[in-house]
Formats: sequence, C-alpha cells, structure tokens
Amino acid sequence: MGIGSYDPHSIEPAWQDQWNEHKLFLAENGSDKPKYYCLQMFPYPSGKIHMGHVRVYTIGDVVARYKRMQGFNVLNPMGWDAFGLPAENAAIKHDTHPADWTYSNIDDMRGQLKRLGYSFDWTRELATCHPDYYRWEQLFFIKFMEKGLIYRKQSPVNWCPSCHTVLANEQVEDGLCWRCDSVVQTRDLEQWYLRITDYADELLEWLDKLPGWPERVLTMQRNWIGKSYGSQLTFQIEGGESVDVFTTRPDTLYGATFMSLAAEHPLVEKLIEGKEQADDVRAFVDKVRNMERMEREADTLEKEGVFTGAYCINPLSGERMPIYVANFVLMGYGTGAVMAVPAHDQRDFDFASKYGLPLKVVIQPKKGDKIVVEELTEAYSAPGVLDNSGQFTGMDNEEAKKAITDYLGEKKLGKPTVNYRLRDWNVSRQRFWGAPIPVIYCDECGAVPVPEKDLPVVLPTDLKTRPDGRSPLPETESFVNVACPKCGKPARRETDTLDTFFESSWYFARYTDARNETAPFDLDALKYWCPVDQYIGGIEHAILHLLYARFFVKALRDLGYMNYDEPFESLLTQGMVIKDGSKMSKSKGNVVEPSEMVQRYGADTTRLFSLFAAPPEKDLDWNEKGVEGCHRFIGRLWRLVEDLVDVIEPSAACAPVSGELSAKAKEVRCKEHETVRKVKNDLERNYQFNTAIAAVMELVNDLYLAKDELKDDATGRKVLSSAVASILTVLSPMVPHVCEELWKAAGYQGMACTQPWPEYDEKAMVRDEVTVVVQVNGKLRSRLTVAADASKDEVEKMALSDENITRHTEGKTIRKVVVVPGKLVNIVAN
Ligand code: ANZ
Ligand code: ZN
Repeated sequence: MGIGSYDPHSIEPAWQDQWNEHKLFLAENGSDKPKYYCLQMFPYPSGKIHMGHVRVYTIGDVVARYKRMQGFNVLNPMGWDAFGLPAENAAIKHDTHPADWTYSNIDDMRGQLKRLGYSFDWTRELATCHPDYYRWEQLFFIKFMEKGLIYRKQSPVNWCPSCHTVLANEQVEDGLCWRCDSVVQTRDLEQWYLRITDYADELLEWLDKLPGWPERVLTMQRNWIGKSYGSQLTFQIEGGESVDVFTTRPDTLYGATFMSLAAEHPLVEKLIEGKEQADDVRAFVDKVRNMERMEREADTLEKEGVFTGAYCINPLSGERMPIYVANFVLMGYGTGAVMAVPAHDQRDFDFASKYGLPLKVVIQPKKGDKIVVEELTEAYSAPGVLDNSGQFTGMDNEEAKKAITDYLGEKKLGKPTVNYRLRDWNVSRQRFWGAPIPVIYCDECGAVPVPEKDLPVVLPTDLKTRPDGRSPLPETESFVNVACPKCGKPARRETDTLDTFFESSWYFARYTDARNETAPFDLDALKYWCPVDQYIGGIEHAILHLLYARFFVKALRDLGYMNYDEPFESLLTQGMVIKDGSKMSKSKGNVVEPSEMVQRYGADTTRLFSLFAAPPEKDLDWNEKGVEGCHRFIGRLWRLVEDLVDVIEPSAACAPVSGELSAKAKEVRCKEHETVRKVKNDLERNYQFNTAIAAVMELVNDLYLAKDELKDDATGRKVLSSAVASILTVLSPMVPHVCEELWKAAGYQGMACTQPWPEYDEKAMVRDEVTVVVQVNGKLRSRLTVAADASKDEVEKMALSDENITRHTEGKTIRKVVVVPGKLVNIVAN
C-alpha cells in the first residue's frame, strides 16, 4: 500500500490549517507549565519577505517548537516595525498614503510567513504604525518628559540630505546614513533628546551579567558606551580666562607643551579677539566646521591646526603653552580641549612635527635605554617611570596619575573624572510617517506635553506626501493649530515624529498583552513572560536597537511601568545569506526569492536548507545544489516511511523494546538513541541545527540498509517503529509539515509537533561490538570488529594476525604497537 507521492503543496497548507484549528501555538498568559519567550526581531513591512527573514524566522520557529515539545508554555509572537521612510518614498511614487502601502504589504507578508508554517501566535500581532500601539509610547514620552529624561537642545546634529532628516549617532555608520548610505552632514538644529547617558553606567555594568549574549556584541556595546577614566585639569590662560581639559594621562602633564582646542570651542572667539591671527583662525574654524563628519573623524585625517596667538600656563612646569585650534579635536568629547603631549601621544606628535612645536620626554621605559627627544621617531605611549617631572620624577606612571591629580585637586585645579563616548539619543525626526511627538508649543508656556487624556495624537490619515520628499505635517494647519493645554491660547503642535527605534524599544513588552486597551501592558503579564528567553536577529543591531531596548527597560522600570532589568536573556545573531560571494541584495542582482523557493520545493525544503547549510551564527552561502540535496533527503524520508507503513507498530513509538534483539536490531536501536542524544546536545549547544540534521540523515541511511532484515521479526519491527517515530519527532521542529504527514500515515497517535521531546536511553546505547581501525606506519590498513570489552592484548593479537596487516608487515620488524581501546591500533614496523 502506498501513501502517494510527496507533494508539499497539498500537505503543507493542510497541516497549517490543522495546527490553526487546534490553536496549538497560542500562548497562555499564566499556566502551570514553565514559560519560554522566544522572539525574533520583527520585520519592516517592505512588501516581500527575503531569505534573511526566512533564515531568522526558521531558526526562531525551531526553537519555539522544540521548547513546546519540551513542555514549555511558549510565546512566539510576530508583528511589524511599520513606521519608516520606505513607506513614504513608495507613497510619493504611487501618490498614495504611506498607511495604504504599509498595511497592504503587511497583508502580503503575513501570508508569506504563514505559508512557511511558522508557529507564531498571530492573536498578538501588532503594527507599530497603529494608534493603538504608538499611543503608549506617546504616553512614555510625556512621562519621560515629566521625569526630565527627555529634553530639547539646539546643537550640531547629523543630517541626512537624502532622507531629509536628522539621525542619531548610532544611525551613522562610518559617516554614512545607516539607511541610504548618503554622506551625513552636520546641521545646527533644535531637537529632542533622551537622556540615555544617565544610564551609561548601568548599561555598561549589566553587560557583565549577560552570559547568553555573544562576546562580540558585548564588546561592541562596551566600546560604544566607551567609559574612560581620567582627570579634568584646569589651565590658566594669560590674560584671565581658564580652560579645562580631559586627559587619560595626567601623569604626562610635565610633558604638555601646547594646547589644542576644537573648532567649536566657545573660547576660540574670545582668545582671538583683536589679535592679528583672528582672520586666519576664523577661516580655519569655518573650514573644519564644514568638513564632512566622516572625513573629520577618520583615522587618516591629516592633522592640521592654527595658532590663536594666546598662551596658557602649564600648572606644574609653569611653562608657557601656545594654544592652537586643531581639526582632530572634537567638541563632543571630554571638554573639547586637549593638553598636547607630543612625546607620548601620537596625534600630538604628528601635529608638533608639522608645526615645529617642542617635545619633552617625561616617561622613561622601566627597562632598557633612556629615550632622548632627538631620537624619537614616534610617540612613546607605553607605561614607565616619570622623568623631568619635578617632585614626581622617579614615580611609576600609574601611581603618578593619581598623585598628580590629587596634587592639583588641592589647588582646585584638577579632579578625577569619567568620560563616556555615549551621547544622548536624538529621537526627533523631520519625517511624516512616524509617531507624532506629543508636544504643543505655546508662546507663553513653552513646550507643553499633550495631556494624557488627549492621547493619542493621531497622525492624519488623509494627507498626501509631498513630491519633494519633505514632511507635509508642518503645512497642515488642521494638525498644527491647537489651543495650548495650559493657557488655552493659540499654540502650535510639534511636527517632528519619533525615531522608529522608539517603537522597537518596547514592542517585546507589548506582545505580552497586545490587546490591552487601557494600558501599554499589564504588569502581571510582563512579569510572567519577561525577560525574553531567546532573542534572535541580525548583528547589524548590535548597538542600535539592542542598546535602545536595554535603555528603555531600565528607564520604564524606574517609571514603574516595568519590573525587570534587561530585555533579552540570551541573544543569537544569525549570519547573512550570501550568494556568489556577496550579501543578497537587489543592487547585486543575486536575490533568491523565498516565494519562488516555496513554489518550487515547498516550505519544508526551504526551511531545511536554511538550517542545514550553515550553523546559525555563520554566513549562509546559497547554492542550488544544496537546496536540491535537502529536497532529495525529504523524498528519501518519505519513501522510507512509505516502505514501512505496513510494518510499523504505532504503539512502539519512542518506547522501550523488550525481548531478545538481533545484532542488527541492536545496532539500529543504538544508533537511534545516539541520534536522539546528538540532536538534543546540538540544539542545546548554541542551536547547531546543521550537525543535528546530519546525524538524522545518517540514521535514515542506516534504516535503509537495515530495514529489510528487521522487518522479518517481531522485535525488529518494534525497533524500526521506534526509530521512525524518533526521526519524525526530532525533525518535526525543522520540517514540520512532512513529519506531520508521515506521522499520520504511519498511524502514530496524535500529532508529531505535540509529542514530548524523545528521551534517550543510555542502556540502549551500549554496543556489544566496536570497529577498530588498524594503521601500519600511520597508514590505514584494516578495520577490525571486536567485542566492546576486549582487552588491549586481545585487540593487539587480532590486529597482528589480520591478513591485511600481515601483508604490510611481512619481512619487517614490529617496533611498537599502540592500542587505543575502542578506536585504533597503531603499528610501527620497518
Ligand atoms: C594628554 C595625553 C597624553 C592624552 C598622552 C593621551 C595620551 P580616550 O581614551 O578615548 O578617552 N582627548 C580628550 N578630549 C579629546 C577631544 N575632544 N578630541 C580629541 N581628543 C581628545 O582618549 C582620551 C585622550 O584623548 C585624552 O588624554 C586626550 O589626550 C585626548 F600621552 O591627554 B590625552
Ligand atoms: Zn539617509
């Protein structure tokens, strides 16, 4: 009797309907089972899912299904990161509203994800562009405002000319816009900032308590926060003023021979007033300020500067130090002023060499020859002992850092400080398709938050985008003109919208209680589900989204909305999908469409390939042969079960087998349990799906070889029945549809995906016989089958009398025999 041929297009939708009808993937808020929250980064609804999506959602789906089979109450939700620029651009092109484009894309993509058989709880679906979602972050915004966590400031910001909007520092990558790769410019604008720097220390400290995160991501976050211990020192300027510097090397103070200021430093104008250098300095300042940010921050920047005509005094040596404006000093770091120590800092060395400024060696190596200024070819930046440093001469330089800072501290000229690279998060965007910032400007009352009862501030749904790409909001009188909530006088609504990263900073919390209409989420629901146990997404968010989300959880915790510290317990960053050596992208023309794959091979093959072709954290190299191989394997599995349906005893599924087993049956039984163990170990060890799948493939092969012999006796049939059931259960999270179909065809009880995860039995894995390889002079010459408990002597004797071996040792003297029990015999003969 046959079970028909393998047709993914008929069985896949049918099983998806079945799972749906049985509500198998609905997560319950509260249950006796332990909870497991599996989350994958939600997609931007661009219209089509791509292979990167397939990869991450397949990985997530296997985790979710595996955990369900292990008895967890699993939350595996899906939603849409739905605000953002592409919708606006598409709307401009098609002369529609971004909402139409977005919602229709969401419908398409939901269908595509469903076709792949992912086990999402669709009842919790959310779209961040919906007022039911963003109203809550407008509430967070005004609460942040009340707490002083949000403020408005005029300052130089990153401006993307093609996106017509400002960008956060995290959204500028090597000087380019993260979204469109345009060169980012600097503009002076008044913007809203979130005080993420208030949490710099906590964000840093918690990185040590996230063992489930990849080291690489932890390091990137540490570097981004960039905590740096140093001192702030004060230098008197001749003529009255003073200037503070931030230095990590106060021990080198005696060697400071000049001072470098940032072009934007507020003292510059005062210092040059009435001086002959004034015009040159102003010209230089203009030039530097107009430089592209990328150019200015590049390591390769040619160091340049100009003398201001002013001097300050070295507080220890008493020497006069000329004050320069230098292009490599940034206003946004430390104090925007640097004490230049050319003998011990390479940038200062380059600068001093160029302008003929004096060098003074104040640190000497602990061992070896003394350094002399005349012979220096580069700065000496290693540790050492102080030299030429008055009372501090001879002191270890690490000790001197504290000693010099303390000494100046007594004169109120220095103090230890900590500096961070992290800047506050600019959250306002000059875009239309985003959540309106809930603020009203009144001439009398200033920036007034929209009262809670008036939320949400709904983004108008009847506006047209502008052909020039600018937001239509500022000109929309009906949106802009409102009464001031405080004094009632005519006022104007804020027309900037929120950075879309605002939405993705808390969506994981909304999923726990996605239909709540009176609160962002219920605290009990949050307490039950959070933190996310396993988060999966791309490495490109190593800083951006992952840093913002961590900050939100802490800030909302301090506002009483949340009750835990870190959003994501474990993080898996999957590699890219590449083809012909580069990342799949439209511009490279190397895109493989998931929908075409599904049409050709079905969802199971598509899923299997994306799991099998590479371990999850590595890049996955697309190749058609690999896909075909996966498809063939599924066909092979199908035919194996087809061949066995008549002999399978459903009650023997994953059960102990009693009675005497033949040697072959024992071997298969052993292999079955070894495979179950290996799959579990591979999944537990960083989700190594590829090796787990390879192990199952081997077992399928073994069954092909053994089945005809085993079919013939009762215990043999039980062994076969158990092995097939084990294969279908462990593969079910990966290729769920075909496993379900074969499970049913074989007559096993229930559904494959609701089976408990199979246990392995150590006793079943004890082998009677093992294969030992025999080498002569390092070359493999024979294989022996020996009893598993054979002694070393017995194995040695067998090896030496083996025909294949005697042929290679004939006429030679055996010099040495090494026996590794259960594995190998090595014979040295010459
Ligand atoms: C004197 C000195 C001597 C320095 C020496 C270094 C070595 P990190 O470690 O990144 O915190 N610096 C301070 N503010 C700066 C700014 N706004 N733009 C450019 N450079 C700035 O770097 C701190 C060091 O970078 C500071 O310590 C300062 O130079 C420089 F042998 O002071 B140092
Ligand atoms: Zn841009």
